[in-house]
Amino acid sequence: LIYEGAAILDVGGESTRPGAPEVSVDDERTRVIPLVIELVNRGYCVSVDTRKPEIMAEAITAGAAIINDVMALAAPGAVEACAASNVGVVLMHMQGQPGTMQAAPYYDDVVREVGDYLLERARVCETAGIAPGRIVLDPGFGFGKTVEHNLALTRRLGELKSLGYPVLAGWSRKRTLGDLTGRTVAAERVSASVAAALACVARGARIVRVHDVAATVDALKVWRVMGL
Ligand code: 8Y4
Repeated sequence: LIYEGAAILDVGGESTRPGAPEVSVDDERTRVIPLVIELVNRGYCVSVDTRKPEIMAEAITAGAAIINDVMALAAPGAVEACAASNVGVVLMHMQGQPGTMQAAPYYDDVVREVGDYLLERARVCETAGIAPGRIVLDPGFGFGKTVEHNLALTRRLGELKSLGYPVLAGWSRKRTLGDLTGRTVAAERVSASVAAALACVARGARIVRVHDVAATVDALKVWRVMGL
């Protein structure tokens, strides 16, 4: 990922896929912390994808620069673990729980509801002492959302940007891209993922979370000089 041009490496030890087994603190620590130490030692900017305050604290001690939490630091102690350091925090929206979030996602106005939730989480973080400049918001594509919800959030990403925090977009290889293209194999969704990343950057996304770094970096280089 680094050789392909990634600015940040996101390291995670617990899947959010429906049906994935829960991972204990001990197992998650064993999976994540030694890798964080090694990558930080090599000078890379490391983000740690975790929902557990214990792992957040240990990742921060190991030198992680960012905590990426699909629960927006909602676990008891998570905000405090991050506030006690200088890490950046990615606050992601999810409706429901990983196991059941795709059963029947429903919103009256998905963009307003996701925005309200993320602003509320950002306020909680700031009240606990996390400076606003450390906070990134993320609509959480695919996390308790239908194809139409994901598309509305993308088309109206400017409304999330206007909340005043940098926005992160994670469309890479996700199921909705399979639904839109007919590609059932995730690794065959590279072009769709690149197009989605550009659509988000065009609307102001500051960070894109991707698997196919080289393809995305090339597309961004060309798109940036050609404008829109
Ligand atoms: C194939 C490969 C199909 C991967 C689906 C997936 C986000 C995230 C994930 C996101 C932030 C995933 C940890 C889901 N997605 N963190 N994490 N934003 N901040 N699925 O969108 O990659 S995991």
